[in-house]
Amino acid sequence: MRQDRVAGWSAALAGLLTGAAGLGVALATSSLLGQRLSPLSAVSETVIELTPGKIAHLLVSVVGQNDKPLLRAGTLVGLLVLAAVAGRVGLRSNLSGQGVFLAMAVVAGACALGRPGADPASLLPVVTGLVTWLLVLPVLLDPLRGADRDGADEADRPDGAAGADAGRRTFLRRAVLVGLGAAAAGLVGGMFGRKRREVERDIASLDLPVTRGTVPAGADLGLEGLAPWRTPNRDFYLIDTTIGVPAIRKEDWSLRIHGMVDKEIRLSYDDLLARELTEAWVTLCCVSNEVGGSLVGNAHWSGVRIADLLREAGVQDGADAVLQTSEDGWTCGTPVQALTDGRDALLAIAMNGEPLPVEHGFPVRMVVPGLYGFVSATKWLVDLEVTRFSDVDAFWTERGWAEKCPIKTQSRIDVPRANHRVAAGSVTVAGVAWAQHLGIDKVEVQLDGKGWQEVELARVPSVDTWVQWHGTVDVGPGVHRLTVRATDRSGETQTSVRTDVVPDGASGWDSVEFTAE
Ligand SMILES: Nc1nc2c(c(=O)[nH]1)N[C@H]1C(S)=C(S)[C@@H](COP(=O)(O)O)O[C@H]1N2
Ligand SMILES: [Mo]
Repeated sequence: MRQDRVAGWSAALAGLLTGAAGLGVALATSSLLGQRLSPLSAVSETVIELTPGKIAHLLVSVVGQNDKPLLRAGTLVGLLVLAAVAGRVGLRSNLSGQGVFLAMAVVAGACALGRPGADPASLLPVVTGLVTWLLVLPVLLDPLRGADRDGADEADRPDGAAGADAGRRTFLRRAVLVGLGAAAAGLVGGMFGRKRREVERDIASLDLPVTRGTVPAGADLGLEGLAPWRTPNRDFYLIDTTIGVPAIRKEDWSLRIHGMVDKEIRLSYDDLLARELTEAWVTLCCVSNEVGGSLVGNAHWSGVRIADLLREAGVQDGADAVLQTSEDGWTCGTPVQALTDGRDALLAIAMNGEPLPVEHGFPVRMVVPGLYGFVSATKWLVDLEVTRFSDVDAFWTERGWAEKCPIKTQSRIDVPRANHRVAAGSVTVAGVAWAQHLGIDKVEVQLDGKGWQEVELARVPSVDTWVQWHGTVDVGPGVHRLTVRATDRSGETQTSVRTDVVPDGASGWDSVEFTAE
């Protein structure tokens, strides 16, 4: 009985090690081929794609920006558990264990082939991984079954206790070897991102004719605890659906503008650089930003005006949308009107004076003042199709989010921080407010639910950025609640009604509790 249990656990371990070895080989293969996705990442990305929008949002609201590491870890654990099951099943016959591995490989292969940009080579890592699985499993399981032992004297007594011991020793020896092999392959697989490193080198050596932009005098109050007016690239929020961030060399990049146009246009990176560059301060915001949240940032962007390109292409009558596609197959639709009405809608190549960081869309992304990122700010942009909203569906629209989505006027309290302690008396309050492409008219704060008091606004260069605000409130000792609301230049004051971020962004007032002593 005990023997059986030991054999069962050993078989599970055999399956786990086999799983790890195949995974390592698959990772190494995709790394050596310079592919964007390993089979494991392809499975993770497929999970993202298949998850209904509501559930995705719920999960993200629970785990925040840890969603992707958690998904990766979850996929890995899932694979290893299945591998252990394959080992257990395989104890009876190698073939049944191998069958489980074969099924896993079929699923991984389907995911790999289903990803945007997949080609037959995307299957190679799955194949090398599967071959490893099929070959290694018997090597580990046979000794456990007493079918394959080294050492002639023990082989003479196949069903004696000494024989079982010898089998276990053989198993352990082989298990250690397979474990080491898996680790070695995994290390090679760690080179996954070789291409990414090449792109990073390219970026470092790029010398773009762009400026960092000077923060206008009076725009940044420099108050401690208040978000800086310019968000540094390394602090800029990151939101996207990709697991394998596209690493695109600038020589390999091109953009196709097609669809309902008089003349198709194809642009290389150098073509883009040869055109007139426009620079603008624009505040981006994610539709998933909760009231008081930090999925918002302001940068100085450099790029080419999309309106000029659309004029050259000649937008045909009846077209009302521009569908964007990224290298990794993400899509979004933007009204033609927002791209041609004179605002600084850009094909951006630089952010705060530096080439776009890979995570923020290198080599080219879109930036459109006034619209949430999911309907305008495509990173790793490779395709623009002039079309009709009625003819297409974009990634998030298919998942229950709005089709057109202007950014809602919002304000946020940065100082004091929620639940912080301050000295009673005159207390500094400060934060940011934004109503991209409308502009903020005034910001008011309210203490402990009493009257509203207007606070001072910092200066801004245009209506397309957030604005810092600050003021003072007088408080006695005790717990207090501060609330903020903004009024934009259309005369609209933020509603107090809190709505969920789905389908078109959160509304409501930000509010913090703090203690004065
Ligand atoms: N290719 C691609 N572009 C994308 C996305 C994406 O998932 N894939 N997400 C969009 C969303 S929802 C937002 S809010 C912005 C965020 O841009 P950032 O990550 O540079 O801050 O990118 C947009 N562009
Ligand atoms: Mo977003």
